[in-house]
Amino acid sequence: MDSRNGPASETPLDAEIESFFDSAPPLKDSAGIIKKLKEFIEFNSTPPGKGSPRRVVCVTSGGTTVPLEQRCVRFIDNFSSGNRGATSTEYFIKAGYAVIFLYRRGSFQPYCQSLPEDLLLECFECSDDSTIQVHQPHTKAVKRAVRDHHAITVTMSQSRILGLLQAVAGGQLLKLPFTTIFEYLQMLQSIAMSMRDLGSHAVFYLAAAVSDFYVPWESMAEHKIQSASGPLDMRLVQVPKMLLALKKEWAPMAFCISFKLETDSNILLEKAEMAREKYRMHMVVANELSTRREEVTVVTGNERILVCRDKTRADSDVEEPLIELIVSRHSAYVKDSGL
Ligand code: 9Z3
Repeated sequence: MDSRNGPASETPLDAEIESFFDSAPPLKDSAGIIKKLKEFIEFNSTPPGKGSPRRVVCVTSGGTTVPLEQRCVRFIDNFSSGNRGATSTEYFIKAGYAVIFLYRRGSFQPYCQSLPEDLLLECFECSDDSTIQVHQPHTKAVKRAVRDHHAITVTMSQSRILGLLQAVAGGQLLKLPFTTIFEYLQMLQSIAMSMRDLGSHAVFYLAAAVSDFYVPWESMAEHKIQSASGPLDMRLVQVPKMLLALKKEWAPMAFCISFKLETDSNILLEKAEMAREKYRMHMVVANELSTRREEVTVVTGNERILVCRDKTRADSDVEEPLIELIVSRHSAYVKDSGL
């Protein structure tokens, strides 16, 4: 167990996983991240007023990078815009969950997806020296972003009144960014161990696209690799599968949903079923790259449930019915576990 990432685990981690964490570059501000997590979880376990404890979901989103040099100039990236994670976060918040949003820097953000990328230049105009106006086509999206952000801010200020939270802690949404596979897995471990005591009230919704191969830190070139040395011959090793550690050791009572992405629809469901069994996930969401915004298939122990976007509505998405299904299955799980 890596002491940088929290309290010592009672059961030893698998040697491969332990060696991954031991050789990873230390996570920047690990203590600060653990503090934020603790405060966020405490706050949501005893929300202000007479509110009942919120269920907490960790949503992972965006792709991890694999650095090729320690002073990184080049890296291998994983495909994911972060749209799935950001949209799902909004529906989880709407359903009353507190969300720990573990996202790739620069990927899509909750409540900001319909806003253009270059927000300041495209959304606003100066009508005279003192007034800034929102361009007509973007008014709806800006209003929605401001309104939803405000809803979260109000929760935060209530918490301040009750003295439950420091200024750094969030209300219903805590955002934590990552870039590399090292940061992602270290942070996922810290999050999982912080959520451990939530028992069945904890959910993991693992939509991030996680690298399968990486260059171990100790065998990585320190400086920029020189092209004058001829063709590049580099050995990537397999990233240890952390899902089992998550299920068995980090947060054993949590409700876990992972994703399976394929480009060949013929193997998709079979691979999703295999992943569900191997990593003991409660659900695996199977999606094919080109149709991922239209439909997904949720694989559970004995079902394959097709979830589709409502095609009669132009602004519909597949995440709305997907999160609805997950929330209902999670509720049944909480009830069954009796906690
Ligand atoms: C997914 O399958 C996500 O649904 C997408 C979402 C990345 C396709 P976007 O971010 O796309 O909205 O653009 N995520 C998991 C992908 C992944 O790496 N899965 C691993 C696998 O398939 C298991 S952890 O082996």
